[in-house]
Amino acid sequence: MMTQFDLTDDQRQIQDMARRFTADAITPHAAEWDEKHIFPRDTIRAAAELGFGGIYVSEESGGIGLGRLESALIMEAMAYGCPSTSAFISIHNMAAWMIDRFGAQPVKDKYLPSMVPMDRMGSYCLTEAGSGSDAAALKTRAVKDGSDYLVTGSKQFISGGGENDIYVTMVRTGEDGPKGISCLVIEKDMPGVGFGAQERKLGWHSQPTAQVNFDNVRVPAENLVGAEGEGFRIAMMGLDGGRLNIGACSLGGAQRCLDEAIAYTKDRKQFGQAIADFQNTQFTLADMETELQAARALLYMAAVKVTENAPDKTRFAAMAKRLATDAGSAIADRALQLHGGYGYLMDYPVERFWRDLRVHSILEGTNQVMRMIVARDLLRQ
Ligand code: FAD
Ligand code: 2MC
Repeated sequence: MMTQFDLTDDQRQIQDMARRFTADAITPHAAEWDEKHIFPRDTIRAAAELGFGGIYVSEESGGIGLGRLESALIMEAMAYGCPSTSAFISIHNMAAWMIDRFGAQPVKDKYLPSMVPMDRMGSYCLTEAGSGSDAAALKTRAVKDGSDYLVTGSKQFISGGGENDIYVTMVRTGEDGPKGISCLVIEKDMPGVGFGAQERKLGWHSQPTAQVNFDNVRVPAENLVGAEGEGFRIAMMGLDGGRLNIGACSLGGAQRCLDEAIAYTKDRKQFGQAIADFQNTQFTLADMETELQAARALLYMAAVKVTENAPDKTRFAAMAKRLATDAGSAIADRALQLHGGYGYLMDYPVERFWRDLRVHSILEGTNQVMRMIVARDLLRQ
């Protein structure tokens, strides 16, 4: 458990490094990436040079072997510039960690040396058209054929779809339900892999999203991560960390919106005074700060629990994701309101954060699913 209510010197150094990188390489460009739908591959590779392509991948596998709190600090810092790009890097980290944590040596050797520097970027493929929240109902099938699997099916809404090289994919190798699911690494260039058109989205414009289709794709059995039937548990354990990172992306985005709102309301005058002088503005800012700090405290605590493999880690990750993403969107919305009509224009950054943060309450498990996870755990006790 966290023994103090502050970060260590090492954690502060990591946070400072991520903040400097964000200020130099992300913040100045994020509005253009959003407007022109630019996928900033070179900036993402530059982040990997700092170790951010394998934050919690072990040092033996080439990662920087940090904990989940450090990962959250990095994601939060980068989201201050661009939540969409930060979240993209988070998903890659989740995929790389699953290979490192559960893969046998040959599959690690095959993929991690190129994934950690993000020469090859990774996607996480769970969702299908007919199975979103009910992820264990997935139908993409992998049938054993000699020393290979033949994979047929389709994954929906895949972040990095069409651009990334590596697809960590949950497939059905056995019975219906969670116990019949396995995890396979599939490469973009394997014959039979295809992609749908890029989705047109409200936000997250700096990263691609597309359907990934598998038409009788031959995948070597050595690409199995974990044993047959372990795929659902592996996918869920990946998401324990992913949900923390998505929550952290909301915290970083919300902090930026709060800072923008403070600066704007001190500057903007109406009725002969700065709008920051109205008590309504002050109370709104006070609530934004309070909710942000509360969400951050819970998220950092949940991150320590996931690092330490605490028995209640999944519940805490779900609570933290739910609170941070809901609070993040509410803070962005109030920041937009405090900007008046200007908040609605692309001339100011707040509308971009409002759009980017909105999807965090939906993906990596909707906030209704988060409540389901929390309530089930409470009622089980
Ligand atoms: P549904 O499951 O159909 O849910 C619709 C509504 O019903 C929601 O409000 C939901 O909360 C509610 N609901 C469903 N079941 C219950 C219940 N039991 N109780 C109460 N309410 C319920 N997936 C991946 O695998 N990899 C990715 O990289 C990825 N990236 C994404 C990127 C974007 C931009 C988006 C939008 C989605 C992405 N997803 C990805 C998919 C995402 O995880 C799903 O959209 C999400 O899990 C919800 O599934 P669904 O869209 O099918 O909604
Ligand atoms: N860690 C380890 N094991 C877990 C686990 C976790 N976090 N969560 C579940 N399991 C195990 C669980 O213990 C059970 O095993 P056993 O029977 O041996 O005890 C097994 O997995 C099945 O679990 P459930 O019985 O809870 O399964 P159920 O079908 O009821 O669904 C639910 C659980 C709803 C929580 C899961 O389907 C879910 O998380 N749905 C949301 C899907 C989601 O988050 N999608 C995100 C896609 S990725 C994305 O959006 C990106 C942007 C990348």
